[in-house]
Amino acid sequence: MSTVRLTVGQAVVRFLAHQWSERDGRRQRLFAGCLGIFGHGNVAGIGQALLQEELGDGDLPYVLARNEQAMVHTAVAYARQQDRLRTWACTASVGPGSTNMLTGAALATINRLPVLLLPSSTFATRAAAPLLQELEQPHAGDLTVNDAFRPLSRFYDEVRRPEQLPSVLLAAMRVLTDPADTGAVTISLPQDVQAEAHDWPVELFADRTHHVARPPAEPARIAQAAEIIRSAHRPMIIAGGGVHHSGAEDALGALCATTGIPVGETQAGKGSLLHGNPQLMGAVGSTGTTAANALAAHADVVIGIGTRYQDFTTASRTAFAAEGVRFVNLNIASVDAVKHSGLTVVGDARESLTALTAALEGWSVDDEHRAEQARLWAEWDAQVEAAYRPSPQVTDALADGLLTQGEVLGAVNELTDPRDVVLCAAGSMPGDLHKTWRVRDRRAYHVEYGYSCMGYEVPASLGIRWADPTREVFAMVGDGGYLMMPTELVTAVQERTKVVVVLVQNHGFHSIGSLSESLGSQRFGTAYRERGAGSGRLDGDTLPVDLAANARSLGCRVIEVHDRPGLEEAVREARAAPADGGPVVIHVETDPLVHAPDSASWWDVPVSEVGQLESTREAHAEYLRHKARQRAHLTPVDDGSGHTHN
Ligand SMILES: Cc1ncc(C[n+]2csc(CCOP(=O)(O)OP(=O)(O)O)c2C)c(N)n1
Ligand SMILES: [Mg+2]
Repeated sequence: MSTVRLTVGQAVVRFLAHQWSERDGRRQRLFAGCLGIFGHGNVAGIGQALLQEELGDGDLPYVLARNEQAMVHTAVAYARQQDRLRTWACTASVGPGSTNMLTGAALATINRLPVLLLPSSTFATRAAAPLLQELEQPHAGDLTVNDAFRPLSRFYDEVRRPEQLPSVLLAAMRVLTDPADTGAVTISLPQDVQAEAHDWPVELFADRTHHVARPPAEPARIAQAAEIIRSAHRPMIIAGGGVHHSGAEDALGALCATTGIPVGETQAGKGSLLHGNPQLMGAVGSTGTTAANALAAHADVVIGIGTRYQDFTTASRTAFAAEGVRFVNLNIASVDAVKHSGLTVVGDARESLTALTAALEGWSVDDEHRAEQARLWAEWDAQVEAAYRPSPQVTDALADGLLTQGEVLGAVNELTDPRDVVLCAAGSMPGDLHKTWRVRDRRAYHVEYGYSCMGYEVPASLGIRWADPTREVFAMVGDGGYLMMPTELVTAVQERTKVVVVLVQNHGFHSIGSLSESLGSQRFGTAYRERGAGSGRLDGDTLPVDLAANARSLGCRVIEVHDRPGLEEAVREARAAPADGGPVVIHVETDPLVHAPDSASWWDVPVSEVGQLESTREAHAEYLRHKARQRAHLTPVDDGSGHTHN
């Protein structure tokens, strides 16, 4: 057996540079590179190996990030934009460097997006324990802070001896490239083990191609699904992120065109059908459109495609309200397919949709249903138009220099190219985007709403841009989200990565402020105010922060906007900025009290059962009214054959 002598760090890097993914015959490098921040835990192990790689073949480029949480966001956004076929590795030092990645790990796993995390760990030999940054738990000597990755990762292992590495690497690649299993994949590397040499079989470093499968559903399940749908009068499709991951948009469009079944979209599934498609009813659920939610309320068969049925999608299980509603779930992950006691159609979304379209040949919803869809959509679209172009009644009431959030979204939507990607994650904008954004390209909508993580936007914008430099990226960031993680703007400057950040300044939490008010908590602690000299409460003057100056200080080009024409000009100018000129930040102030159109839907957030405040008591009474509508969806599906299924 011929062998090659390398450190564990060198072996990891060489192995990663030889991994490929393949789907539909298209083969590409699985790892675009390695993001990292060095400390004593990885500088001489993985760090030394990355240097050798950069000076040698250069197949695993290194990018220095600013914050470990952020670099995971960058990697995950890249993976989502690449339909989960490519990703990045992330290396971090011992202790805080590694645990900073925990939030990113949770986000990746919840959104089912692949990322390889390489946290470093304290000496396996424990020769000089306890070390700087070592946990030292008295009850468990083998426990390290990296064990905190276990509940957040789809795969976790620690390489304590070099001999363990080959099997760990192969198992990790399997999970990364398995569409039903993917998420954060974590390999903990003790700092001494990274630097330890070993004689590796040369075959470990052969090119390896990981096939990303499209398993078809069982034909009998497709037949049962078709039977159930044929018996429906008011079927409806819920399109989730799986439609995008599988590249099933055309297959979905074909099914809808022939059958006339309307579609409501989740955040991750938005863009499954493009704006203007007659079956597209837009967002469904808590942040849904009146059109999709009206159809959901009376749907007798709900066909979930690639959806996790998260509470925003189901309006906390109040959206699908018809007596006897049945669910048919097309999903590659059985954990999702079983939800709501639906008929489980486990398989690739594109394959299942194609098979289902054939099985439904000759069947369609009736003309009345199609006409109702058209009417409902026209009603909703008029509301979007009004949000995009608020009437003088609304705008005249605004303080000088303030815009509404609706007009900011409208201007960006209308002045960007259909292929430009809009990006968001937390605050009030994800809901507004879900409701009102007109998607004109399947890859052009990127809202992270599995973890809804403040701070995702800026680092994610880099990943999206790197995934496809032919598209402009517009990151919509609230002032709260910006303050949480503006740091990767510096990385964008370093890499000359052009991203456009639209920084929506409303001096606090528009989102949680309204939520607080609706739950009887009177917007407590949601505005960025000084502590009042007299009151001792956070109700003093607006904080004198200047986020435009902040962005400028990080090396960004900044355009400050004070009115609608200024905003329109800024969007044009930002689009026209040089492709390798680094980040552009548009700073715009908005009024946090003007809301997007409402669909009277609900989201279950508990209200204090007792309280001294009248506002709390009123909110609790209202809460109980909504709570009474919540459904369990426990009835097994009956396909008419006398058997019930799940
Ligand atoms: C990391 C993180 N912490 C807290 C929250 C809870 N949260 C959701 S939205 C929000 C406020 C966001 O403020 P901003 O970015 O200014 O957006 P706005 O609500 O003003 O639109 C908070 C605190 C979260 N989603 N993520
Ligand atoms: Mg804000």
